[in-house]
Amino acid sequence: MSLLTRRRLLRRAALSATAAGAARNGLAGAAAAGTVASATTVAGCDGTPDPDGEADPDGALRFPPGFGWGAATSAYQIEGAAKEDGRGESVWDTFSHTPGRTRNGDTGDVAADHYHRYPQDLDLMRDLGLRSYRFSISWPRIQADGSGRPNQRGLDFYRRLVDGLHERGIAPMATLFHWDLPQALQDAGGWENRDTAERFADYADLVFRALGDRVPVWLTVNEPKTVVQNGYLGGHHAPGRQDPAAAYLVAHHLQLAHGLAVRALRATGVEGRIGPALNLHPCYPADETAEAAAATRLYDGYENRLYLDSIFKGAYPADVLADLGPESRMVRGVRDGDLEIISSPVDLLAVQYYTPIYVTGQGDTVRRWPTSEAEWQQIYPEGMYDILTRVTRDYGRVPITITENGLPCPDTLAADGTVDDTARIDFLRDHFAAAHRAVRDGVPLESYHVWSLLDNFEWNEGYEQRWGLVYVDYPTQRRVLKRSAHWYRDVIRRNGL
Ligand code: IFM
Repeated sequence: MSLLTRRRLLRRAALSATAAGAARNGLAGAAAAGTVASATTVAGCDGTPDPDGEADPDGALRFPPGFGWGAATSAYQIEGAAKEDGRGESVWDTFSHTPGRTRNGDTGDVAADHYHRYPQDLDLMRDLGLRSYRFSISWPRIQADGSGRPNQRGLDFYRRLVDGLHERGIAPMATLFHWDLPQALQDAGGWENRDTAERFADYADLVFRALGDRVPVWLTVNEPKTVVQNGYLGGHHAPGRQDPAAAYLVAHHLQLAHGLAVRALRATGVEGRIGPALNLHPCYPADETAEAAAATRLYDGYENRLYLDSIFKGAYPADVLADLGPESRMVRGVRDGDLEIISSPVDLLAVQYYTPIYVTGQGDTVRRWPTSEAEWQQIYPEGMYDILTRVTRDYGRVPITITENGLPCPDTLAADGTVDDTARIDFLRDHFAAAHRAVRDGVPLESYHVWSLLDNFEWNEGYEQRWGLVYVDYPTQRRVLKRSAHWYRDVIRRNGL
């Protein structure tokens, strides 16, 4: 494994360690130190300009008619009810119950209690005017041990949820896997075991047959890169490993799982669109040197092309494969026909954008923009434009949905019952505007889901980071619309800014 790869891995591990001690006082960071540089963009998409994306004569930024304004959540982060109605254990139950793994020892046992309070949450979505709701299905609720007959009570919960969405005029968008792997499958090797991808396809098939008549859009694997980097390199996510050799074999099996699920949907004959949910990071050289340019190119391979190329081009990027080496577990784990499966045609691409990455000639990363409470996040709206235009330019005009974008803020509930999260409004406004410019420049963007609908369990950060449009007072489970939620309702009503 090359020097660059080793540096990356060490950097990741260091980042995860510092994340545990990150400042929690709002925005802080590099811009204050005067290090803001103009980014070298990779933008420049040659799509057809979309007249619907133009600014109105009054200067307002209107999105295309019927644009899918939405919000997103995931099962383990909000549902709670960890032991109810036949749900089995997931890797996140195990991880969060292991002392020292999460901030304050927080777990998802109760979370936002959405499993019980979903009718109220559906009403909140309706009141916000959401047109689309992206949620995830908990695999261990459907198959407690990750295989075999489905648990009807688990399926019934999601049927009630999607029925409730339709009753309120909100389109469901379901993610099949948002990291809560059944623990029984982890015990059998987890994503290092190729068989887990086959089990995933079986599970997907069950879900398609049970809910396919009510769910128009499916997403396969949420952020495979995060499982690879946080779960198998940094080790600060479940299953808590620090094993570079295993990490990229896991990446391959997650990609394979994606492709098998796409094929499973087609095989059922169920109508519905399907695609991957990828967190993409625009990568920029930290300086003008040739070394930085080369290091950035490889970094981009690991961050973006590994996932995009395999799905949209049917090949892993040659530079990444060369960097991993022919004897790596990943390269040896790719079998004939795997790339054909992974590149099975999809209907849409779900993009999750939070932060850019700046890379030095030595393969280290540096900060250029203010960070948020999430230490890994630099606030750079232009990165949204760059990544959207780049995928359209490099991978064709596949319809795009933004399935996550958001900001954690130090939100507090004031005595008058309000939550003033102005920083979140500023963040969203700037990112919406960047997305609007991308639409104007030809990106076929059809919807935008803010992360997140509700404050929730932010993985190893527990409940301290609040990402929601809606404040959750955990002791009482009371919901309070933050100022950003009121603002977002107006954005939706006006279909723009
Ligand atoms: O909370 C997570 C989510 O589960 C996946 N994408 C990033 C979010 C914020 O960290």
